[in-house]
Amino acid sequence: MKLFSYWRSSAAWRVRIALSWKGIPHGTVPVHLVRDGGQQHSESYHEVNPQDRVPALEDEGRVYAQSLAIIEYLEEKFPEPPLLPVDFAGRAIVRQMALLVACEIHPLQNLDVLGYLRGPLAQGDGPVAEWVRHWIGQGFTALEELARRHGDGTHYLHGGAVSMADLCLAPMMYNARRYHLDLRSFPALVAIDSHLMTLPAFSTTRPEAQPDAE
Ligand SMILES: N[C@@H](CCC(=O)N[C@@H](CS)C(=O)NCC(=O)O)C(=O)O
Repeated sequence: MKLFSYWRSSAAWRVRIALSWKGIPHGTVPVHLVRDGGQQHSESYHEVNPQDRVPALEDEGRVYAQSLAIIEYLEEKFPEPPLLPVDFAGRAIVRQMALLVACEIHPLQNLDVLGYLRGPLAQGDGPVAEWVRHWIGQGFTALEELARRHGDGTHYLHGGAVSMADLCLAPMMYNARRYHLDLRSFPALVAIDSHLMTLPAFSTTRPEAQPDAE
């Protein structure tokens, strides 16, 4: 199994956590998203993922992209330890929280999107950072409330165990700090993140611990 990853990619980090959580042996192929005009746009990587994005996972001759699809694939192939609750209602809530981060917050801060703000829309670093903070803040406001409804507000987003939703939270907290979002309005998310980062599957896969980290 081979993961195409970039150290600072939050979507790739989600998959790194899943692989580590389940103890799945794999190799990592770094794809530098900035160097050489972005190696994700190279011909060889385009063959891997026609969307020119990381992560991608190669397994038994097939390639999968989209972090949540990859995580669900791993969950089905390697059910233990689980990343989804046993009950279907719980699974729906976990997916709701994971999708909130992956589909509502994350796409608005993708390199491509920020590049469009900087280039064609001629926005400087200040407004671009404010844009990122705004959309993370809006998503986190809902997630904070959901964390209180569906978890203990201190250890996990949902119930009493690590789930796919937590795999989305930790990398987004990293991005929030990178863009200096004031996190005081999100005490449950801060507490859950600090707990998650005590778990080896989260801490050993963090961006700075990656071999391609700069
Ligand atoms: N929805 C996708 C998002 C993938 C994605 O946007 N990856 C970013 C890095 S976090 C990327 O490869 N960006 C390259 C670019 O924008 O050119 C997923 O969950 O895998």
